[in-house]
Amino acid sequence: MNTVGRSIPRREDRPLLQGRGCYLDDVVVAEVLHARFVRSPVAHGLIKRIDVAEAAALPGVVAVFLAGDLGLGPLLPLLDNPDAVPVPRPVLAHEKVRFAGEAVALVVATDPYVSEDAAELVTVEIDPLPALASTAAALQSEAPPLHDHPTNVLYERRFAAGDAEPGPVVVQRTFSSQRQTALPMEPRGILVQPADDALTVWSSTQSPHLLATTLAEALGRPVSEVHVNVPDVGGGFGLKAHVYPEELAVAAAAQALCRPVKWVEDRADNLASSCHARGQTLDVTITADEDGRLRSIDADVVVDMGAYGVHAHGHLLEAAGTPSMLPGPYRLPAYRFRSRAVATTKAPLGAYRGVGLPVATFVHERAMDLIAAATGLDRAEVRRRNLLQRSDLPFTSLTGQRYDSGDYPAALQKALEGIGYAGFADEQEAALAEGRLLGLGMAVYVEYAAVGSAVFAARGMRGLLGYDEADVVLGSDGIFRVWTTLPTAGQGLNTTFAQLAADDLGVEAERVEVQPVSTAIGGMRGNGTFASRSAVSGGGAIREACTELRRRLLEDAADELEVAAADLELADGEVRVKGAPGSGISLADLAKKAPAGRYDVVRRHDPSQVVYPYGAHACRVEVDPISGLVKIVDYVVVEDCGQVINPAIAEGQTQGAVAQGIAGALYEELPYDEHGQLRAASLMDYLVPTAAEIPLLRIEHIHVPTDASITGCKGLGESGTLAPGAAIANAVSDAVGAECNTTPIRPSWVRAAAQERLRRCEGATCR
Ligand code: SMO
Repeated sequence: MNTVGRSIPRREDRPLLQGRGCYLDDVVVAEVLHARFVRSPVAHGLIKRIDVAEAAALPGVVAVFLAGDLGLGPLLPLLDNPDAVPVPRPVLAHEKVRFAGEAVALVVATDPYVSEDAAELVTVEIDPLPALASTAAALQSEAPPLHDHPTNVLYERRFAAGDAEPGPVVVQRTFSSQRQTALPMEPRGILVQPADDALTVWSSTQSPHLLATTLAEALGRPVSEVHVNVPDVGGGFGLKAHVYPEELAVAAAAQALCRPVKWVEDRADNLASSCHARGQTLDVTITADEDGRLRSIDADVVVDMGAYGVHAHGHLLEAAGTPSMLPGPYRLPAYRFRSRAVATTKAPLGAYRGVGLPVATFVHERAMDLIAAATGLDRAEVRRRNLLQRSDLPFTSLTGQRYDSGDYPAALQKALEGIGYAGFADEQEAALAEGRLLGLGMAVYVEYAAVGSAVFAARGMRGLLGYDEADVVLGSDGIFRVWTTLPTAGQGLNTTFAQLAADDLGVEAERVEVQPVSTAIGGMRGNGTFASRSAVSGGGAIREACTELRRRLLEDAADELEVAAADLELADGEVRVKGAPGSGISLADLAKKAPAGRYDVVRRHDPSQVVYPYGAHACRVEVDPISGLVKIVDYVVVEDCGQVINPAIAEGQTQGAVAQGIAGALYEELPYDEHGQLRAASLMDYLVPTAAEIPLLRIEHIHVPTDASITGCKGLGESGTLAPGAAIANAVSDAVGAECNTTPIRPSWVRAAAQERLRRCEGATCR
């Protein structure tokens, strides 16, 4: 009977494959108007004048709004962190612009093409100020402060724990990670239909309740009057966890005009003005004993946070996240760091799959290889000597992370076996003798996931609820309907939630329907879908609601049938004596007889512990010394996400996450020039890998039971992004015999290093 653990087909797929999906832009509302934002062409400057006359005169234009016309204050950060300087973000820039792409005006027209033409007719005169196009520029003493704060350092935390002396083996390096973006296939969008009694909103969002409360507050309406509905969502990956100024502006415009207004951004807007991620430079000193055991890490972390924080997460996501997990799955006696978030004239840094942890993994896994090189030890052996053992867990790291359970050495061992590490050195040598450069890389990671309200509170992120809710209702048709606060963005939650509910209720999955998320339903409130939380937090709420609903059904059927509840079961649409089909009362009849609300159970789940998924990746690469191309020849993933709900969906999640990790290792980058202009402003320049660049992955799950979540799930969505950067950089370093401490790994660098490698080994002795 159990459906959890089975690859039942995704319910989402059939309508989507048949073109029956309904994304935001497919939502039909009569008389809808179309919004287009005018954006700053320069990175930094004082606004002298904005002339909208020509745009306003274009036939079809209904209104052009500037900052003062909307009656909206700035988005205020919901951040109470003693190390952070909170900065407001204007909905439309006035006085000053702080990045190229910041919205300065909003055009509303009867036709989307007219709105776009009109936006081009708005003239914005700006007195330029120096761009802060890098953290180095923003940190200079003469750099102009971007905000009303004397420096551009808007978060600074110093930390020291442990008392070990530095070891004799010293590895001191600079590591860096480029800016990337989540790039959901469907960009951001919102549709707002105003009415006297309520504002009806459709948004492509991961956080509908946050959007509802933010809109309600900005517009001065009770939150009960703001109904946010989430249609099909074409990917979020963190980018849609935030509430954006554009959403407030569109809602205010709709309210002012008493007309429905829709905004769907294009790819240029998405790349330049949604949010970016990663963007870090780290100066790190790692020390170890001669036998490779870690003694200390000292890290100076600088995060290029862009011009503002994102709402409601703020500007600490990377700067707080990366150093907290830099010790990784290893036993570390002493750790110090300083971490700073530095304001620059770039798009704000926000959430993107893994948030901060891919960079942490990159550093600790490069460090393991560098310690191996410095000590002459085998790199797998260095890891084994430092990894926390299964019996060490639960283990609280120096940064206070309580790794709940797992078997890190087993994950590494499986990955090494899968990739054929044992025989690789000989293969590599033989290939080199033929002028071919092969490399093998490995990376072990541990990740926090599905954090609850206590963690958000400890970080000072008071806009994030940390809990989620589920409402499970038995209808008079005998079907269970599940409403949650967690929209699905493509990851198949309608299927996996149905599986969880079916097992908790003790019914077939076909008897459970998962409904679209809307904040209008039953006063529900919840965090939304991010931080790999759905199976833990949503799953927990579903478990608690279903358990109570099942208890009520058994209790009522026991009364009806005059049988002890313990002797009853739910099966084939009835509650019956165990093993006696047809002996019971149908679910439909129970529902019809019950007083209103009896079979409508809402439960809230707030994860009380953080869960720690982990795993190991290993890959083989071949490097082309002529082109600098890195070909991933083989890739093995071993991971423990706790209970696997649907293996096919888990595999799909991992494939997507690894693809995004590979993109970060080799392809995607959002560079800005010295004037603060984004140089990858379209998909011509932002190199999203296609299927051709992604190898076939071999994915294996391991499972060490955890009691840290009530479903036994640990979260899965993000983990696959953590290790590819490290595993591929290690493999490329291995292939070319040079240190690759920066991503993306550019062909020009690979080519030079590869040719140098081949020069060094011309003649007979290559190793
Ligand atoms: S970056 Mo994810 O949606 O937490």
